[in-house]
Parts: sequence; C-alpha cells; structure tokens
Amino acid sequence: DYQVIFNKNKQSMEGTKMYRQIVILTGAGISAESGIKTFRDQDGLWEAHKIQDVATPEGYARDPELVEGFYNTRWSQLHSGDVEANAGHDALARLEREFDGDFLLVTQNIDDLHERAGSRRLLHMHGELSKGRCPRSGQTFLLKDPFGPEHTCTCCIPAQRLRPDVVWFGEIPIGLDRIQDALDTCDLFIAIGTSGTVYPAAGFVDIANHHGAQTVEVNLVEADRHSQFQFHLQGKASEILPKMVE
Ligand code: BJW
Repeated sequence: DYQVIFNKNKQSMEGTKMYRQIVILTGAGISAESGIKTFRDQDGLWEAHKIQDVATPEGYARDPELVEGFYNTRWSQLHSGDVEANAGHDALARLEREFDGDFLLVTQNIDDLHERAGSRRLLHMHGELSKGRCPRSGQTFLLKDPFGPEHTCTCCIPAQRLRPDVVWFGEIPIGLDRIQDALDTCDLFIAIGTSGTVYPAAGFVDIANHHGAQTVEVNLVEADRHSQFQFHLQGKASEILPKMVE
C-alpha cells in the first residue's frame, strides 16, 4: 500500500521524489478537534445561522450587530482559554520547520491556532478573527476585545467603524496572487479538513494537478473534490498529520 508519509529529513514521501515546494490548504476540519465548530458538518455553524445573514456584505449592511454577534461569540470562545492548537496544527508547524524547500500554508480558517502552534509561512485567505478592518481604507487593526461600535479606525476622518476582517461570499479572498504563484510551482499539495465546496479554494487542487504536483486529501470523509486528489488519507487530521511527519 502506498503510504503518504514523509521520510526522516522531510524532503520526500517514502519512495517518491524529493519535494521542492509544498502548498498546504487547511479548512475548518483541522480546528474541529480543538473544539471549534465547522460550517457544514452536523451541528456546524450553518445549522444555526443563515449564510446570507452572517457571511455576506449584504447581511452585514442590513444588521451589523447581528454579524458582530456571530463573530464575537467565536472570538470569545477562541480567547476563553478552553481552546488550543491540536496535534494536527503542531504537525504542520513541525513540517514547516524541518522541510527546507519553499513552503506555504494557506488556511481558510479565521482562528489563530496555526500561529499558536508555531506556523509562520501562513496566509489567512478568508481573513482573521483577531482583526478589524477599516471599510474605507482597508487598513487592518488588531483587536484586543470583541467587536462593538467603539472600535473605529485611526486612518480616516471621521473615524470609521471597523468591520470584521473576514472574507464573505462575493468578496475576493486575500493573497490570491501569492497563492497562485505557489500553486503554479508546487510539487506537493495537501488539502486538510475542507469540504471542497467554497471557491476559489476548492479549485486549488486543479491548479496543482495541472502543474504536475502530487495531490493529497486528508479528511474524515470523501469531500466534494475527492476524485481530483491522487492520494486520500481518511480520518482525523490530528491523528493522520502527526504520522505523516513523525
Ligand atoms: C475533518 C475533521 C477532522 C471535520 N479531521 N477532517 C466558482 C464556482 C462556483 C461558485 C463560485 C465560484 N467562484 C466563486 C464562487 C462563489 C462563492 C462560492 O464558492 N460559492 C459556493 C458556495 C458555490 N465564493 C466566493 O464568493 C468567494 N469569493 C470569490 O469567489 O470572489 C470572486 C473571485 C475569486 C477569485 C478571483 C477573482 C474573483 C469568497 C468565499 C468566502 C467564504 N467565506 C467563509 C466565511 C469566512 C469567515 C468566517 O469564518 O466566518 O469562509 S464561508 C466558510 O466556508 C468559511 C470557510 O473558510 C469556508 C470553507 O469551509 P471549510 O473550511 O471547508 O469548512 P466545512 O465546514 O465546509 O468543511 C469541514 C470539513 O472538515 C468537512 O469536509 C469535514 O468532513 C472535515 N472534517 N472534522 C479531518 N477532525
């Protein structure tokens, strides 16, 4: 059986060529075992909230307090002391440290668990829960407490009320040029804990395949773009990833 497991020096998988550039995409599934809800699984966030109300610019324009409430609940959980990075996050940070080619971790998650685990070459393509953004200038500000009308920017006169620094449906994800460049030249692409239903992230596997990269899916189930991946590791991210990089 083919095993997608890195060898000791992290430069290749067992029995395969050396990698020069790795791109990893993570989704809500990697944080699930840290106690953070995913979106589309049973008891996920979309069971209790309408996407149109809390994850679109139109929803925010209609009812900013409702949307801020949605993010503040998640903010409070993340800062409650009950949530920490799990073995899956740790394994990716370790891979980044020990692999000595190009490396980019693209996360769709807005939590900071990859940072807490020590990941540095990291891009939050759907934004960050810990930041607010000026709707006029686009400048972002680190937030020390949850959202409220008192959070205004310091870049504009009059000061603008900060919006969550997240990417809603219909908005353009962050860092797409850098992601595209990395995908164009990567030789290994691994998608972890993502349902493959939200574009453009769901299409990254196609770009990687097109450029001849090996593509690996890590998920509890066969996710939407399952058939596009060359290798499948089915199970919990926190169990599979440590084995991959041990
Ligand atoms: C485990 C596990 C464990 C559980 N171990 N696994 C092309 C075709 C069709 C439509 C479009 C298209 N291009 C654009 C669109 C429109 C739209 C879209 O995709 N719609 C679809 C619904 C059809 N996309 C957009 O609007 C995007 N913008 C855009 O396209 O701009 C135009 C443009 C693009 C490029 C160039 C130029 C212009 C923006 C999308 C923004 C998404 N925003 C959200 C909210 C962010 C803030 C927040 O967190 O609140 O992002 S929605 C939500 O979904 C969030 C997530 O990041 C995203 C993806 O979810 P994810 O991470 O996959 O989670 P789940 O819950 O879906 O899945 C969890 C998975 O984990 C499951 O598979 C489980 O099995 C697994 N799992 N436990 C391993 N322990």
